[in-house]
Amino acid sequence: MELNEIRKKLKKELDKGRYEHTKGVMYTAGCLAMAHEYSMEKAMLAGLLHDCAKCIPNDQKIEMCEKKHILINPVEYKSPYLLHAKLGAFLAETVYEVSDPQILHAIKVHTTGEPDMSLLDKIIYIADYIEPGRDKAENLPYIRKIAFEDLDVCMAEILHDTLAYLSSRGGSIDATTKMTYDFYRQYRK
Ligand code: DGI
Ligand code: FE
Ligand code: FE
Ligand code: FE
Repeated sequence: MELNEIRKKLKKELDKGRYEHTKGVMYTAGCLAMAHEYSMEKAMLAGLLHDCAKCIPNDQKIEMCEKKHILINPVEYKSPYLLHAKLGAFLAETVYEVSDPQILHAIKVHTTGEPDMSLLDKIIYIADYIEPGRDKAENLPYIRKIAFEDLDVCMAEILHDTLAYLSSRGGSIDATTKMTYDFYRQYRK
């Protein structure tokens, strides 16, 4: 699919706020790619598509995953919004015709992360958290600054704050999120 066609389709599939967020992540991922010497085009395409499955109703997310044999773990059954990452990677490949495995992988792990992520995985995970439309998280000024200096330190900060937020809310934590933090906590300053 051509880039303009992807944008047009996403504008239809996403609600207004999510489409604005998507553009924010796309441009922020492009900037992080510049700072860390990665392909700007690939980072922007991954950013554009990262939440492509976000606005599918939760029961439909589960149904689609079951039908496509995408494994769903107990935490994902409890919090089906988590599935938008795996399902997003699937749709990026099958509907939006992206074949680049680095891009598909970055979409797949953008919510929980995973231990020892690739450069593009980290760019998308971080861009998602720091894009200009985000304003709720504490500590954002420091996290935004460090994002352009050290991606591993930045991952450690975001994961620390996300886990603190999730446990304060009593949300169930996915095993991968925990493993990701255990991997990156060594970089925390
Ligand atoms: O889709 P976005 O909102 O742009 O961002 P995202 O895909 O990174 O999702 C962020 C939300 O996911 C945030 O509220 C924290 C939550 N999250 C991350 N890891 C886990 C989690 N929620 C649960 N229940 N369990 C997790 O392990
Ligand atoms: Fe997301
Ligand atoms: Fe995220
Ligand atoms: Fe997002």
